[in-house]
Amino acid sequence: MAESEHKERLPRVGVVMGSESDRPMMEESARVLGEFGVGCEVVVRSAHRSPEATARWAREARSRGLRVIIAGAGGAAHLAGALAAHSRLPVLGVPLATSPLGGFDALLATVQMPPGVPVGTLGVGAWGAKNAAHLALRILALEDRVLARRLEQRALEPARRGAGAAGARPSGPRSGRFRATREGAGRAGASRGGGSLARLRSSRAPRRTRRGDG
Ligand code: RP5
Repeated sequence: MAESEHKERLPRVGVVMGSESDRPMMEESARVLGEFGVGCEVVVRSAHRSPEATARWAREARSRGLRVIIAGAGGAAHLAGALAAHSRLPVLGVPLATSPLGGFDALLATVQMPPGVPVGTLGVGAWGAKNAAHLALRILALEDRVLARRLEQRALEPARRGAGAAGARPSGPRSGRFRATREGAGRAGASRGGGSLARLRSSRAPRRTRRGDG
């Protein structure tokens, strides 16, 4: 634990957003990072409204100990690209659905970067904000065995829960009903399919007969 505990004293991820209004969405990134004990620096910087401060923040990010940048913005979302232009840290972009175009504008602005200035673009909105954090954790885990183990344990949790639940299911009435429903649906489907096929055959057969007759 010492290795990771030491690293966790300093934020390793920068979570940047274009406006204070993006905060509720981008807090999803901070929350996921916090679940894994990874510190983050959360700031508001705008590619359009405070370009100089944005560039300075990006240039100094690495020397402050940051290793990954997550940038969320909506509309003409140039924030992630601007940060990638001023820092060699990996930048993960989260397009936000804040304009009347519903995030499609931000998605295109974030994802379509020219070669050599990459922004790893995630999905729009909360899913993107959460996955940006998960991706940042995977990047950090390349150099952090403790974090890598935590990610591995977390990845196995649904399977363990599933195995436990599956172990309980066979004797439970719900699983019986579920099985019966599925099987019933399968039979119904087969019966419908068989019926259609039979109807098709029977509708063809007379024609063949008629042709034969003719
Ligand atoms: C973008 O414009 C921000 O990232 C935000 O999503 C959007 C609206 O910003 P505000 O007008 O609410 O400050 O730059």
